[in-house]
Amino acid sequence: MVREGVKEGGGEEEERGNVSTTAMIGDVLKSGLDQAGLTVVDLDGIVAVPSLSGNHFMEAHYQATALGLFEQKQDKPLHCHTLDTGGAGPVSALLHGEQMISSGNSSSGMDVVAVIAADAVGSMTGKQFLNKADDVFFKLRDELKLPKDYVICPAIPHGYDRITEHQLLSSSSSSALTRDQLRMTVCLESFHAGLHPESLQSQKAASTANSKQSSSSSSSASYATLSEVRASPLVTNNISQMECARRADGAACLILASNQVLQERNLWKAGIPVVIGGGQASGPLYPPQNITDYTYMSCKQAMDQAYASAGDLSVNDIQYFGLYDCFPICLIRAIESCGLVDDGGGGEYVQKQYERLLVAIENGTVETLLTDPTFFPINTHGGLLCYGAPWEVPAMFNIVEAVDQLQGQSQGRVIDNCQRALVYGNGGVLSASAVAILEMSR
Ligand code: MLC
Repeated sequence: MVREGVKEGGGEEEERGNVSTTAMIGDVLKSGLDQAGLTVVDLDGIVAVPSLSGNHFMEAHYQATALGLFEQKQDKPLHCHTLDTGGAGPVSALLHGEQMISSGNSSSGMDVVAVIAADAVGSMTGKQFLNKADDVFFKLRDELKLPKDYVICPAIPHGYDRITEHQLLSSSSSSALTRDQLRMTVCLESFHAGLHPESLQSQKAASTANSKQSSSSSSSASYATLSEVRASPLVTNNISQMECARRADGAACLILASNQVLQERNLWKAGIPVVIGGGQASGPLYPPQNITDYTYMSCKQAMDQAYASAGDLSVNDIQYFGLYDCFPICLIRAIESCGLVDDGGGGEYVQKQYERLLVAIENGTVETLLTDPTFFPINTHGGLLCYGAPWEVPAMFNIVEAVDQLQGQSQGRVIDNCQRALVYGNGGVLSASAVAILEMSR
């Protein structure tokens, strides 16, 4: 498994939007196969998710053709599948790839499947990005002959704002979600992202330090303070710029292999993560103007299914959580849905974790806090808010970080003795949820 990582993009206005996702996929596919000790010839299947910047018909077929994979595979068929569940795509694709392998049988079955995703929304101008990102929601509004203000630009943040506002107004007084608790999700994720050298946040901090000719090392993590998040310009009534998925270019690839191929090729070793359960569920593409009866339960449904299919596991069996966080409300609801706290307790949980962090910083005991498995075992790479969000790719980073945690390779951010990880992807405006549970092979 490999993470190509994220880049902010940029360049002159007129050059923007021309970054090739095919080149990015070519790179990550090659590194992924190399890392697994396999080659293109071994591939039986490709599962891809669509990209916003590239916009190709039949993404998996497009990329396989553009990369010349069919020519390299003379004697074995290559199955190409494209899945579109929005940001849930990588987790849906992981579950689908696992099914492709487990439903295959002996010589005619599939043994090696690559899940691929790339996007270059960081290289688009804000206008190019919003034109494309908003389009489907405007079409839906017009199709349904709804009033103009059913969808306003930027459509996605406004959609999440409706859910945020509903939750802010409807939570019970004893554990009412507060505006600051939403902001604290950014502070916590930003703290984790500060420990990951490839996060967009760390890259930006390093380039600022370089441009100031700073000689200080990056060993002490920088993070966004609550006052900085409070001061961030508002995008909608309840969401500021720092509380939006951070646009980025990026790609990643997962290589899935059957037990048979791992054993035959002598690639099997203790310490390979195995998919032991999964769940998926759906909801409407865009929320109504006035949410009265909250129907966005797909995350909880997918989590419950995943725990049940993994052999009736519960939250206590999981050490690491890769939870989708395109906006703080998405993360709060995921924290509640995976069972880390009861429904309605997400804000309070985040606040307690944030207060623990402040105390540790004050007392100089951050190192000790980081070894405590109960300290925010979520998105140790920084999530969409701080690591970076290349449209439908980011749940790949949740999976890659989970694999790094399971294999003890997440230097500086290690969750001790991590045996099981849960990964969650969310698509649209809480419209699709996919959850997978990974376990270390023994
Ligand atoms: C942006 N900035 C951030 C940030 N987001 N800084 C810290 N943390 C964040 N999370 C910074 C940028 O680096 C830039 O800095 C400045 O803010 C302006 O950002 P921009 O994107 O260039 O600005 P603009 O073009 O005005 O657009 C603002 C925006 C847009 C909020 C409308 O960024 C946006 O729509 N973001 C949300 C992206 C989104 O919806 N993704 C999909 C999520 S839903 P500087 O220094 O360069 O000025 C999902 C599910 C699914 O994930 O299915 O896809």
